[in-house]
Amino acid sequence: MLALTREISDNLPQCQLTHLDRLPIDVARARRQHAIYEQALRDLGCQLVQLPADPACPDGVFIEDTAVVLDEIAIVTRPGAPSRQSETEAVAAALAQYRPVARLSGPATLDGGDVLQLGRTLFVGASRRSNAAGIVQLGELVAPHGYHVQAVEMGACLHLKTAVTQVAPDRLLLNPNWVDPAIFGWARWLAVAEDEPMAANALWLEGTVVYPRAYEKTARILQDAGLRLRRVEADELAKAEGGVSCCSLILR
Ligand code: CIR
Repeated sequence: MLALTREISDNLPQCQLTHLDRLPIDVARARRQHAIYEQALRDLGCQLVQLPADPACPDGVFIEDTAVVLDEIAIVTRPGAPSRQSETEAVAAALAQYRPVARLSGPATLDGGDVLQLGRTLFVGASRRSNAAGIVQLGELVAPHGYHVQAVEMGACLHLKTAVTQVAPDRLLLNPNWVDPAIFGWARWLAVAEDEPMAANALWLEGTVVYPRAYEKTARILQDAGLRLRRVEADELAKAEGGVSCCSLILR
């Protein structure tokens, strides 16, 4: 496995914010937490490819939003926040070493954080970042490789993967107030603790769930279900509305 990450820009405090109030961000602390996250990925079997930060890309560390990586192809997105559209160049160049690269083009917008891959289905959140043209274009690009795209209505959260992520071969972790579990058909699911609405974003890697320290109650729910967790401090990047899945692109 390969994990693409991107270092944190000095301008992270100018990040996009949608649902959170702007709080002071300690960039040095965010970098320390990010380094520990990267080490967790290494420990879980990933070879890291670290892209440098760019001062013009305050949100560049949230690399998940810039591409959808499948075994057969990588689709470079056109992020929904205009300030984030220049993030894709460096990512496209890096991905081209490992996959054929296709690109979304305007008027399409789509953030990778809206795309949940379950087998050959890509569930795509119809969020404020991912528009109908983005969902249609993604579908056209992946169809020749045997993937099907399904749009998902979602509640008032940033991305689909804020509301739901995969945590085991047959198990999702989700916030049922933001997404209807029935949509995902085959999968069993666990609900986040009621007072931890942001706790559904996890990164599942080869049998281990990389999971934020902040969500104690939901962590216990995952452990009681027999899942193995690797806990990481992620609260500084959480002030920029980022979770653990959004800080890497995993190439299997
Ligand atoms: C943004 O609003 O775009 C960033 N501040 C946070 C992006 C988080 N990305 C993700 O959850 N996939």
